[in-house]
Amino acid sequence: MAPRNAAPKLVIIMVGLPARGKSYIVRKLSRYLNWLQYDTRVFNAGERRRTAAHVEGRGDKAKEESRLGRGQFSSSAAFFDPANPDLVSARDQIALETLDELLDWLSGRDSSSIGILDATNSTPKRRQRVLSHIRKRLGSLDWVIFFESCCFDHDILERNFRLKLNGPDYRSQDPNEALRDFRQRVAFYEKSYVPLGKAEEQEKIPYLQVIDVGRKINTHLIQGFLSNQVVEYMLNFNLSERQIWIFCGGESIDDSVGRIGRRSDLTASGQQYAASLVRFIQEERKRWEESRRNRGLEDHRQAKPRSTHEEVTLGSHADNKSPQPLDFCIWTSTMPQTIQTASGFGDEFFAKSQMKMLDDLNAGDMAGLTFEEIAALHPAVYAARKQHKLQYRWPGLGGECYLDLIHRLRPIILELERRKDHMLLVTHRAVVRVLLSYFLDLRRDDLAEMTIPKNWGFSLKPTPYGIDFSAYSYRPESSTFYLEPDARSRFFPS
Ligand code: ADP
Ligand code: FDP
Repeated sequence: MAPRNAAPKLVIIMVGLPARGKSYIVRKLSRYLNWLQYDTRVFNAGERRRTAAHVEGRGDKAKEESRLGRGQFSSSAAFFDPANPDLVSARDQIALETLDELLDWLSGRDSSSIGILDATNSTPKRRQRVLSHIRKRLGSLDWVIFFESCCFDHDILERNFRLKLNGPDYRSQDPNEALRDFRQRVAFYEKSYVPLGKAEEQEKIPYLQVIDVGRKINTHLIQGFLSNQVVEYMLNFNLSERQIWIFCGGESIDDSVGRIGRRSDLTASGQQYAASLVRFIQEERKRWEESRRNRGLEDHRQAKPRSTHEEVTLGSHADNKSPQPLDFCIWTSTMPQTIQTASGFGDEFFAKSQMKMLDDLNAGDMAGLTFEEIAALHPAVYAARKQHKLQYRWPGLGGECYLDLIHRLRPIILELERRKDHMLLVTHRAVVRVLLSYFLDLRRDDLAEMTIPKNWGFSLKPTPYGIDFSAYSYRPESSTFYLEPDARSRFFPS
C-alpha cells in the first residue's frame, strides 16, 4: 500500500490489438502529462523485442541467443502465433521485463509520476500475469489502471495497417509482403484476444476503454486524480487533418518601449504586420484547400461562407471518414494588441473569439514597467525571476508565473485537440512559449527560456505519427512571412 503522503503515481497498462493506435495515443498522452509537469514515461515492449531480435556485438550476445534462440524474436507474423507456447512465453517474458523497467523507474521517484506499459496485453492470461507481477513488486494494485483502444471502423483500421508499413518492423520490406505479414500477425492476435470487461470488473480493476478514436468511451472504477486527467484528455481526441497556427499580436505601443503586461494599441508597424498576417493566412487557407482537392479529398459541400459565429462542429466521429470542409476559427486574447491584429479577418470564412485564457502573463505590480526599470527599482524581484522563471510568480494582485500559465492554458490545449477546424491563435509571447512546449514536447527547463522572436508565427499540423511543425518569420521590408528552414532543430530541441 502506498504511504498516505506519497505523491500520486499511476501505472497505465495498455491493451489492444495491433494497429489500434496504442503507441500513438501513449506518445501524445505522455507529452500532455509531462507538459502538466507530471513526470511520465512510456515503456514499449515492441522496442524491447526489436532490440532483442537484433542483439549484435553486445557482451551478452551469447547469453541472449542461448536464452531466446537466434532470430526467435523476429518481426514476422510467425513469432506472434498464440498456438506456440514457447513464443507466447517469450512474448510474456519481454512484456514483464519491460514492466520491471517501468516499476524500477517509478519506484525511484518521489514526485507525481506515471509509467505506461505499451504492449497489446491482449489476453486475460497475460493481464493476470501482469497484475500478479505488479502486486508482487508493489504490494498492491492501488496505482494500476488498464487502458484499451478498440477500433471497429474499417476505414480507420485499413489506414492504420498501411501506416504500419512505415514502422520499424516493416519499413525495409516489400510493402505487399509486409502488409500480408502484418495482417497475419493481427489474425494471430485475434485468435486469443479478449477485450477488457467482465473479468476486470469482477476483480475490480479500474479501466478506460476508448472505442473508434473516442466515438464511445467506457470507464470502470476510474477515480484517481491522474487517471481522471487521462480520461479528460481522451474525451478531446481526434485524428482529423488540420492546421493550428500560433502567432503573437503585432507590435504594440508598449512593445515599442519595452513595457510589459499591459493592454496596449498597435503601432503603425504593428498594423502593417496585422494586414500581412491576414493575407498570409488567407493564402495558406487556399493552399490547404487546393492540396486537399489534389489529394482527392473533394469536400462534399463547398466551404460555406460563415454566416454566424456558432461553433463549427464538423460532424461526429462517425464522420471521421468523409472529408469535411474545414473552417477557420480565430482566437485572440482580450487585450487590444491581439484583437486589433485579428481585426482584418472577415467573418465570411473566419469565426473569431476573444479568450481571457490567452491573455498575456500577468505581471502583477510590475505591469507597465520595462525590465531595466524592474532591475533598477526592484532588484530582488528581477534577480529572483531571472533565476526561477518557471516557478517565480510576479508579486502583486494577479501576478503569474509560467506554471500558472500552463494550468490557465490547459482548457485551450484540450479544445485544440478536440476541434477539427483550422485554428489561428493570436496571443502573447509567454503564451506562445507554453503552447509550443506542449506541441513540441519541450523539456521543462526550456519552456520559460526558449527564444520566441516577437514577429514569428508557427504552424502545427497533427499527423499519424506526430506533429508537422513549421516556423515563419515576418519581414517588415516586404510585409510578408517567410518559412524558416530547420526551425525546430535550430530553436526548439526537444
Ligand atoms: P498500435 O500501437 O496499437 O499497434 P499505432 O500507435 O502504431 O498502433 O497506431 C497506428 C495509427 O493508429 C496511428 O498512426 C494513428 O493514426 C491511428 N490512431 C491513433 N489513435 C487511434 C485510436 N484511438 N483508434 C484507432 N486508431 C488510432
Ligand atoms: P507494436 O506494434 O507497438 O510494436 O504489433 C504488436 C506489438 O506492438 C509488437 O510489436 C510487440 O512485440 C507486441 O505488440 C508487444 O505486445 P504483447 O507482447 O503484449 O503482444
